[in-house]
Amino acid sequence: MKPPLESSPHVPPVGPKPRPQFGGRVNMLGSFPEAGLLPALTVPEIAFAGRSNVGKSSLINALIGEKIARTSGTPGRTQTINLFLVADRFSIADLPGYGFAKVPPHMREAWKALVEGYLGDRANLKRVIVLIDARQEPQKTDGELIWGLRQAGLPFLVAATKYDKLSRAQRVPALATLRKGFGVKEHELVGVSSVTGEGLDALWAIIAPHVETAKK
Ligand SMILES: Nc1nc2c(ncn2[C@@H]2O[C@H](COP(=O)(O)OP(=O)(O)OP(=O)(O)O)[C@@H](O)[C@H]2O)c(=O)[nH]1
Ligand SMILES: [Mg+2]
Repeated sequence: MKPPLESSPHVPPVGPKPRPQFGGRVNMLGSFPEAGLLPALTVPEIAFAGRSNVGKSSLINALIGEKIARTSGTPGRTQTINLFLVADRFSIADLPGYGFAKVPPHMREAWKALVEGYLGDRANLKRVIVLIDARQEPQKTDGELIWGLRQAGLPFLVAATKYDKLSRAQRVPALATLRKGFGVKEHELVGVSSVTGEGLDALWAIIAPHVETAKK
């Protein structure tokens, strides 16, 4: 007689697939001050964009499971596009942050040229993760980025960052405010924390289909 299913050691666990960790399998391809200098890659690419200090580099590190992107408490630290190749399978672009206070006009223009140049000319760009601080009211610059992505037909996902800083009671209303402010649907927004890891599985579930079908 066959043993009951639940006692079989060969029954695979049910539930979502665990999020892979890529520590030790990430190469930094470089730090690029102009979009035209980026290497052409054949693997799918995921970009992380958002205001300065919103947590782009921290989220990349938390998602990948290794400190590959430099983080900082000083807004505007990343002013170039930092490109990473993960497990020879997909690439990640850490875009420079925008919107920090007292930025001279020439720097704002340089940011615009760099990011617009990047978004307009990246053949394998599969999705742009737009990071927004979960604690803030919707801001015009973020709205403009989302609008631009929609216009360009680039798939995006809004990640509401620093979710750990909100109480349970604050979370649902905060996400609703962002959804309403940016006109995004429920499946286009996810709350994330690089500190507690909340939301990272949900974020990975959206990225995974782009990268898992990619040839090794
Ligand atoms: N509590 C909390 N702090 C976070 C989280 N993510 C980032 N931080 C903090 O926010 C600050 C900025 O994080 P970064 O990841 O450097 O932000 P960035 O968007 O890459 O910033 P720029 O490169 O300047 O555009 C750092 O002090 C981080 O420790 C988070 O999920 N929770
Ligand atoms: Mg950064």
